[in-house]
Amino acid sequence: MSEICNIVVLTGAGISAESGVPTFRGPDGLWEGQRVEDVATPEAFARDPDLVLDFYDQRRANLGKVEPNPAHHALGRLDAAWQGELLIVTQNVDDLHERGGAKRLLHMHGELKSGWCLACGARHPFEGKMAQRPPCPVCSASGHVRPDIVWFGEMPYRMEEIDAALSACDLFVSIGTSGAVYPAAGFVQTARHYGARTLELNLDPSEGSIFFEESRMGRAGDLVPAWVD
Ligand code: BV8
Repeated sequence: MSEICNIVVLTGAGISAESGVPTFRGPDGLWEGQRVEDVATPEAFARDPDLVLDFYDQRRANLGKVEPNPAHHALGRLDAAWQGELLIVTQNVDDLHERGGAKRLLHMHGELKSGWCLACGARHPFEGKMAQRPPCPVCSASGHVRPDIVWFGEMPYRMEEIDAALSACDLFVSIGTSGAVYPAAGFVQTARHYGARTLELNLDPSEGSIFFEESRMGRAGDLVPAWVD
């Protein structure tokens, strides 16, 4: 891969699978043992905040037990070396891209290691357990910090920035996503509309495979270094 100037990379849970982070739509269709409607919606949080906070506390705690895999490191190398525009848009809420060296990175669905205080609106780095109702580090109000995660029905972050990058890119690469969730699943069509080439790197055909000029099937840990290097 050499002459192309501007690149947008979209990643999903599949890029973290080889690090031991479970994907969402596995054979049983459950999210780490939970139904998505029970844990990833504002209604779920209003109905049973302890269940939701505990679900995210567990996933946050697991981050300490997993490491970036060769796919994350390959994107880190790309980020360091690429002279053209590059934006890595991840749907993932883990911190493995950062730990793999990515800098030009955007978490469109939020991050496990970030909190959002509903009393003062501040977003702030967060470690530990929200179920213990910690005080907000900004306004000190207790019991108002929620996961800084985009739930179903909530607007993904920095969509204007993403749309601008998609309209200006020469190459759109999708890695490890099922193409099941919008607006991310529609990015390939936007990129094509503006004339970009499109490449999918995935274990299985996704719901959006038909929109890609080229699809390579396999594990991200093999496909991404082969593409980058
Ligand atoms: C929005 C954070 C509008 C949570 C996530 C009714 C009401 C409101 C909205 C809707 C509605 N009906 C439909 C919608 C739209 C909805 C949507 O798309 N629903 C789907 C189910 C139809 N979208 C939304 O609600 C979005 N917001 O529309 O807002 C709006 C407008 C204005 C104002 C306000 C609102 C928000 C969606 C975000 C939800 N949050 N995550 C959390 O993480 O807990 S979504 C979650 O699933 C992930 O973040 C990810 O984005 C998404 C898809 O998952 P994937 O990453 O693709 O993972 P998956 O397991 O599915 O697939 C893994 C893939 O990897 C597979 O293909 C597999 O083959 C592959 N793989 C596995 N191993 C490997 C591999 N590949 C390579 N190597 C391997 N080793």
